[in-house]
Amino acid sequence: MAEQHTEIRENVYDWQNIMFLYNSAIKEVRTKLDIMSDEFQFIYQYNPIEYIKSRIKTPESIVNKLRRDGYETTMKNMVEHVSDIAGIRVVCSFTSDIYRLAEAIGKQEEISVLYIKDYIKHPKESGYRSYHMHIQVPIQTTKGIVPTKVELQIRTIAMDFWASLEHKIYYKFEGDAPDYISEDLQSCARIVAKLDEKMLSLNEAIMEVEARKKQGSD
Ligand code: 0O2
Repeated sequence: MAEQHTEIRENVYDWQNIMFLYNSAIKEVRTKLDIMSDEFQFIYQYNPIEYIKSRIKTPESIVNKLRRDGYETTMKNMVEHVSDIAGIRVVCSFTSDIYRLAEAIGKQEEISVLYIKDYIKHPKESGYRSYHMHIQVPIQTTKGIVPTKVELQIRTIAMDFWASLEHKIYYKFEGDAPDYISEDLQSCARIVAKLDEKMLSLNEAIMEVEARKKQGSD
């Protein structure tokens, strides 16, 4: 019995220790993104980032993912196989901003890009569009440096709008929505993609007009 208690205390300690690392990784990456955003504003008088959200995955969601992927629910498996325990969502104005920002993130010395999932060029069957970067950042602790994983989801306001509502709707059906709902959601995703395209071309047209005006006044 005493042994069991010790094991539980150690597990609680391990859990808190792991969560401390993921929380620190979120702080590190958010700071880097804030600095990048300030630099964009300073150099180009334009900030591609509209807003940033972050979260730590719930224990329930971690367990579900491990089970879905056929792993035992151990902390070792969680650290090795769940790459989105620390998640940051960066919402940009235009699709072109996403790639611009992703390039800038990829160039950061302390960030290692593990892999990328481009659901903008290759949308999911559900209609989901977003750019996912799985990265690793070094967390300096008193015991040494611990490389820690973070999932970055970079999307436009329109992509975020669709994904947030679709997540809520699907949650209600626990992933088992009737076909007509899934089809309607896919059709909404196509409308959202068209809207993104239209807003991007409008922005490009406005920038061209501004550049011509500037040339005229020089
Ligand atoms: P939550 O609540 O955000 O934590 P991976 O190991 O992460 O590379 P996985 O799990 O197949 O492999 O990742 P995938 O499919 O790239 O999805 C990761 C996350 O993207 C999801 O996390 C969602 O946040 C988001 N996502 C993916 N597909 C969809 C979709 O069809 N609709 C919406 N709304 N979001 C999606 P979780 O763990 O599912 O959820």
